[in-house]
Amino acid sequence: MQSANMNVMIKAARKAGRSLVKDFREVENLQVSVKGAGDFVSRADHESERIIKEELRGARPNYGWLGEETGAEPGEDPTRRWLVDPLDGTTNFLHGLPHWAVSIALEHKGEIIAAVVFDAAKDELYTAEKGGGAWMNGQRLRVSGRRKMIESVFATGVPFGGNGPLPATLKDLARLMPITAGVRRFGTASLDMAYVAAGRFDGYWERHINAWDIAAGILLVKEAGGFVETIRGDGPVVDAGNIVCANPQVFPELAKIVRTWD
Ligand code: LIP
Repeated sequence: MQSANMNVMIKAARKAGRSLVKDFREVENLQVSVKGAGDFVSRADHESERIIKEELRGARPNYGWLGEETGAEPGEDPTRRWLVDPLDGTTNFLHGLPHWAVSIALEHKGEIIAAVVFDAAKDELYTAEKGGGAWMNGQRLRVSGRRKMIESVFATGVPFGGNGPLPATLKDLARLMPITAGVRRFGTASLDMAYVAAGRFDGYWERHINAWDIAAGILLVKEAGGFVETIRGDGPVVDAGNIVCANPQVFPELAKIVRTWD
């Protein structure tokens, strides 16, 4: 049984996903014109947010809003807000790499209570509601059962274009690569977290990240049985700007390593 809010979120994500898939097919043809492709993707991103906003605010006009493209708008109900990334993995999308997603979360009194991440290119729909488990296309998700770091694969985001603290992430990588099965940088935080929930990745951390990128992923990982904290281990995660999550077995060691530099 899914809530009325979840139905609204899925409808919005699928509608935005359809629009993005259509635009994604065009992107390849635009690669020769760098500026053309950049402007086109920016329009696709804004159109996706317009579609999602119309659906969500149409159905729940009193909820607050935080979207990557249109920013924050308070709602009449101060206890609830949507957190939306209309196109997570913009660089992948721009380069014709089929690894990007729509991410929608609903927060109530500071806690994420419903989450949808839609990987439209692969038709994988990840959903979670507080207390109701995490799901992908109707299948229940569980975090992996791996216990050894040497068998675990982790995901992260590496700051690019001078937009974050690169040295600490490089130190993380230098410590983790020799003692794990590897670290991936796929470029879409919401999917990194959905993959932790699905047991594909054993954990994920990122030092410089926005609320709309991780809001839905937080609930997916928790509902799949994983641990989610800030890198410092204090306070709420969603607005903290950094995150570490993993299955309960490898979480302590991953967290210990990424906490060394703080
Ligand atoms: C991106 C992320 C990516 C992360 C970047 C960026 P965008 O989101 O999902 O994995 O490392 O910092 O925030 O900009 O494509 O929505």
